Amino acid sequence: MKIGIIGLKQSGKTTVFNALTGQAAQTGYGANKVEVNMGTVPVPDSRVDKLTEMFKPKRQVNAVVEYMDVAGVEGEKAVDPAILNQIKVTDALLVVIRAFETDAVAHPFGSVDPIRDFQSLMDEFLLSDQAIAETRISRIEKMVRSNKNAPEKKEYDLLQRIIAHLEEMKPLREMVLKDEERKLVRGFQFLTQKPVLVVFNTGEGEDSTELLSRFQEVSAEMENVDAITVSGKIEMEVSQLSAEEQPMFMEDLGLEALAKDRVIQASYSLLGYISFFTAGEDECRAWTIRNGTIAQKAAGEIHSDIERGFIRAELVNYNDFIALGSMAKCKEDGKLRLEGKEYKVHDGDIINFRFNV
Ligand SMILES: Nc1nc2c(ncn2[C@@H]2O[C@H](COP(=O)(O)OP(=O)(O)OP(=O)(O)O)[C@@H](O)[C@H]2O)c(=O)[nH]1
Ligand SMILES: [Mg+2]
Repeated sequence: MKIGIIGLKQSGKTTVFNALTGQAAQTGYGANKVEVNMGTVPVPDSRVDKLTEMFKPKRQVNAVVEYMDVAGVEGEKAVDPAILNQIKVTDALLVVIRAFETDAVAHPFGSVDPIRDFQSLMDEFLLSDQAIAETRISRIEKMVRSNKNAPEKKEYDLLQRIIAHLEEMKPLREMVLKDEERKLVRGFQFLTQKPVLVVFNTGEGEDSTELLSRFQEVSAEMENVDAITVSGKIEMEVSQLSAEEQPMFMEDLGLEALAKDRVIQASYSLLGYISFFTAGEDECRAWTIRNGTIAQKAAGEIHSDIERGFIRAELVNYNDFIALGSMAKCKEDGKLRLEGKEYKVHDGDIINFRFNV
């Protein structure tokens, strides 16, 4: 899973990035104006730990989240194409919004108002998508006008619908597209098509109940948008401590869970992601897929050959496996099942794919 960290200048994006990755990338005005900060974090999953304990494989491989921290956006105009280009490979946007008060850091709009900033960023993303769609339309317009059978006709009509939708100030997350249509426009990587996890970057010990309830009000009708609060600066400090020191500081600060873990959890649920496992003598490994993915597609996560040559999936669910204690016992009890390509993989399935290439 790839997550792009985006937001207004000086909202604390790099601070949050550091908190999430444990890195010490430079913060402060324009510190990452050109280059992108990148970090990969293993997804904590006690089930993989447990499988490793039981299978004793040579290695354990957790799923990973990749974070990408780009430069700040201006606000009130389309997002800089350089930033769009960097962020387009991501599955979701983590939108960092300043909620901390301090005179030491300037706000691009002159005052701290998280809800205003959220709305302004959402508008900015709409403008960006409009600009992308319009540029493409003007490029193919002539061809489509002069030739009724032009191969670009379908794309052209769809882009017209997309523009009409965006002009109503509605994000593309809320536009129903057929699979075929989705494919047609996938290359554009429209910003408003990506799920949004808002991170309100609050100061230390600030009560954010009211902020979150105001957010619920303004986002009630929005699809695939969620928010959490994170005390960026503090979380960054905790992330620089050793694993032994962290629990003590968390207790002192009254943190039940680290932002690092909360963000991953919120992202999985926002994106509707689940995990399946492969387990054997060589490795125990977690894989991330969208809920509802069929077995053959899930196999493709591991290797395209396995997807292409898919024969069947032999599987047992993690909970059954743990309850019974061994594969042999699962087989005896009929918990080890054979499933075909159309089987919808469940969270926690331990799968052995049979394939032929
Ligand atoms: N008081 C306080 N200051 C913070 C907090 N988070 C970030 N800052 C400060 O705000 C300034 C900007 O932080 P960055 O993390 O660099 O912000 P950014 O969004 O990456 O900035 P650009 O990349 O320039 O857009 C730094 O001086 C941080 O120390 C916070 O939670 N509380
Ligand atoms: Mg930064």
